[in-house]
Amino acid sequence: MDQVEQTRSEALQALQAASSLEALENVRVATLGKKGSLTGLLKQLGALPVEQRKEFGAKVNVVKAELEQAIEARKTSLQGAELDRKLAEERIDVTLPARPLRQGFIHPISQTIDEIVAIFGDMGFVWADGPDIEDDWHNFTALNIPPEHPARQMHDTFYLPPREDGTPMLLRTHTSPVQVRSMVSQKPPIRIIVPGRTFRMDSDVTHTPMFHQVEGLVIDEATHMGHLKGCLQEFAKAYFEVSELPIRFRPSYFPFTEPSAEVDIGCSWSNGELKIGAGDSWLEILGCGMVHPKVLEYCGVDPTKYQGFAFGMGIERIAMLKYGIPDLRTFFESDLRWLRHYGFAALDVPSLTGGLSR
Ligand code: 2NL
Repeated sequence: MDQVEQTRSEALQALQAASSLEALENVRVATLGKKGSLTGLLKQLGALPVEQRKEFGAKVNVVKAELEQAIEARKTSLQGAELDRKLAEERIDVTLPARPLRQGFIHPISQTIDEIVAIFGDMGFVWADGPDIEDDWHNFTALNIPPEHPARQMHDTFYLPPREDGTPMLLRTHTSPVQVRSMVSQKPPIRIIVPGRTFRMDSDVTHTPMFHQVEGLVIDEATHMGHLKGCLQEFAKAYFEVSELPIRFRPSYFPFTEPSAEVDIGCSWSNGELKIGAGDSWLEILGCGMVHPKVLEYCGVDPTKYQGFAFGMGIERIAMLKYGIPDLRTFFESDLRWLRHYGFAALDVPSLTGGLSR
């Protein structure tokens, strides 16, 4: 057997033995590559006598073409086998239900805000909001809180570096500056509901430095205490979902309202569990009053023409009451087990998971 025939038969044998695409590539390189066996034969051409060169060259080229074809054929066959193996092994059952989607939960604070806004929305209130960072005037002065008032003291308020013009800046201690801004920029009638973050330098079992408030404000030409009472009574019944709810207005004091009141609802305690709506105990839920004429004046509203009422409550507190959450601090610990327990499902969107999502 001559050299060409031997190289050919060895290559063909190796080809048939190659059982993977990788092995086949190795054979190709070993035969037709730069240092391959057949390429080696072609390199010998130059050393042959002229009369042999033509015949030898033709022979090698015929074998080269044959091997190239054989490699392609083997490649196609190996690829087919690989595909068959994959099809057999990686079987997909398209009838299986989709993997359950882990859904997130609505935080009780967000849920409570949505409920409150929906109730006041039904009464014609509009959602308003404003910045967390406020100036001293919108947070205190316009609300008839004088400079010597204890709420202004350093230990209550987070003060920030003043503006370039020297204006004292702070994190708002209540949502009232939003109502101030509304009165300054809008003409009555005004009917707004204002939920949001508030900040006070206070941290213990019943206080977190960041908490939430919702305040409401109504300004119109003939607003009186009766509107205030009816409005808050309807709110309390709707929020706590009880049709008969004892409610009382206790005289109180706020610098920004006159007269001022605190609102209690009837409740009872049995076996340490709170029941809202009946019984001989009272539970404070909010503070309110008729907007102080000085506040109207500060905000550019004519107190001889307009009056109004305002109210404010702590969102964490009324969420705890409605949903039986015992510890304030857990609201902001971002504990997923807590969220799954006290959180609310978002709007249920029909999905491929077919009800397996939780
Ligand atoms: C409470 C009591 C209250 C207001 C907030 C208010 C706002 C303006 C004018 C007058 Cl711009 N009043 N807000 C009034 C009475 C009570 O909040 O206990 N909050 C947690």
